[in-house]
Amino acid sequence: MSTEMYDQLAQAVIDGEAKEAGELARQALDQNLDPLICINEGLTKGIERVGELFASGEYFLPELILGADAMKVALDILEPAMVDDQAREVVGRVVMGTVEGDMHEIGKTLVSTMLTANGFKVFDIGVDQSTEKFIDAIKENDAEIVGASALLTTTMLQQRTLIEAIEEAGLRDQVKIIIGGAPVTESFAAEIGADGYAEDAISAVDLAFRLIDPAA
Ligand code: B1M
Repeated sequence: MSTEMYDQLAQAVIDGEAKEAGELARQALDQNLDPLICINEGLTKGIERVGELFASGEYFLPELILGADAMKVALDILEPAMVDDQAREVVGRVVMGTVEGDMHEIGKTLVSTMLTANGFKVFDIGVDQSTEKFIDAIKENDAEIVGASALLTTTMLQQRTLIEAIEEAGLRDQVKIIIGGAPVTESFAAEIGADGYAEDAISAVDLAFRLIDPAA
C-alpha cells in the first residue's frame, strides 16, 4: 500500500503532473504515511529519474521544470507535516541559501526544513544568493552555521568564493560552514576549507548538531 503510494508520487513527478502530485501528497497524509519517507522514497526518486532522462536527452528543459514544479507542489503539502509547531528551544541559528548563479532550490529547502524540524532556527535566504547576501544574513541573524547549496559543477566553485568572502568579512570564527549539493564531495569541502559536507538532508542535521556541540 505505502510502496504503491511512493511509486505513484515518483511517477507524478516524472510525468510533471503537479495537480496529481498534490492530490497524492494529501492522500499520503490522510493515510498517516511518514512525510519524510514519502519525500525520500517517492518524490526524490521521481526527480532523480527526471534528471536521468534529462541527462540522456529524452527530456528537455520544459520537462525538467514540470517535474520540479510537481515536486514542489507535493513538498509544500508534505513539509509542514514534518515541522510540528511545538515550542522548542532553539538548537542553533543557521543561514541557508543556494549560491550565486544557481537556481536549484528543492534540496536546499529540504535541508532547511529538516534542520527546522530538528530545532534549528533557519534563515533561508533563497536561491542565486550573492556572497554579500550571505554575509548580511549572517550579521543580521547572528548565525552560528552557514549552509551553502550548489547543484552545478560550475556554481560549486561559488562555495569556495563564499568561504573566502566570509573570511575577508572577519566572520570566519563566528560561523561553521556546511556545504552540499549533488556535485559536491567531502574532499571538495576539505579542499575549500568548509567545516563539513553533508550528502543529504538527514546527514546535514547530524552534521549541524556535531558542529554546534562537538562533545554531543
Ligand atoms: Co537542473 N541540473 N539545471 N534544474 N536539475 C541538474 C542539477 C543536472 C544534474 C541534470 C542533469 O543533467 N542530469 C544538471 C547539472 C549538471 C552539472 O552541472 N554537472 C542540471 C542542469 C544542467 C541545469 C541547467 C543548466 C539546464 C539548462 O538550462 N540547460 C539549468 C541551470 C539553472 C541554474 O541554476 N542557473 C537547470 C535548471 C533546473 C530547473 C530550474 C529546471 C530545475 C530546478 C527547479 C527548482 O529547484 N525549483 C532543475 C532540476 C529539478 C534538476 C534535477 C533534475 C533535480 C534537482 C533536485 O531538485 N533534486 C537535477 C538532476 C539531479 O540532481 N538528479 C538537475 C532533488 C533534491 C532533493 O536533491 O538538490 O541533490 P538535491 O539535494 C539533496 C542533496 O544534494 C543534499 O540534500 C538534498 C536532500 O537530500 N543537499 C545538501 C543539497 N543542498 C545541500 C546543502 C547542504 C547539505 C546537503 O548543506 C548546506
